Amino acid sequence: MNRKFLRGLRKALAAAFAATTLSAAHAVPMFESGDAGQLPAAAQAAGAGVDSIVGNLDNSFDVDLYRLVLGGGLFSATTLPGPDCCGVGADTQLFLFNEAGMGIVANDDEPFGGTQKSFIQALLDPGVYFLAVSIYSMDPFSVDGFIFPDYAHCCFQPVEGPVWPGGGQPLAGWSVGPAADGSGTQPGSYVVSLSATIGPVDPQPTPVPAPASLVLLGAGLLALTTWRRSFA
Ligand SMILES: [Ca+2]
Ligand SMILES: [Ca+2]
Ligand SMILES: [Ca+2]
Repeated sequence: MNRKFLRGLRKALAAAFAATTLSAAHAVPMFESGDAGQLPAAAQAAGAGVDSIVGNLDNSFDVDLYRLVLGGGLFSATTLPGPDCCGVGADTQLFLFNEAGMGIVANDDEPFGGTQKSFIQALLDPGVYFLAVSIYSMDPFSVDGFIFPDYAHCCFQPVEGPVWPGGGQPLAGWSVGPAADGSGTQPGSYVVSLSATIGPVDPQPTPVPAPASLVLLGAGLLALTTWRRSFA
């Protein structure tokens, strides 16, 4: 190995270490605050760097919507049982919508993952998205009907697109899906693991000084100038 090669290797290792440290430092869980809403206007926003969401499906009708700002590329989300008793968490479903509320992908039970593991994946443009965690079998509908295919309880279901009649219109509400077999629901906690680093949250608007403040500021500057002149 020559010196140039060793220098290059050292640089590459240092860069890889820095990147690992940086991403580890930015790994941030988000916790549902109270109960997240079911529609975009009542969604809870995930901030920059959030890579997992911890929440709770409180009852047989709970749906929790989260607003994500994504940098684009391949995005995936997976639910796992939350940290409540005995590792038994909620029977989750996952749904992804764009900023306008149009359905993108959905899954109830990931193949071989059981009822508590939902998995979605999609190639996305940068932008704002809404991720919904719902209890089985609360499904999204639009003015034209249910947006995604529905299944009876348990297991081995694919990631679905918005191919049911309601898929051509934005999210309007949630209801028990037509294929629900009455096998009951399973409330509880969940953790959603996110594959993509979430981009910066929307910048806070810069406060604009009120006219009165501007007048005071102007008076202050004038006084300062006068004071300086008196010492010139
Ligand atoms: Ca909730
Ligand atoms: Ca909710
Ligand atoms: Ca499920």
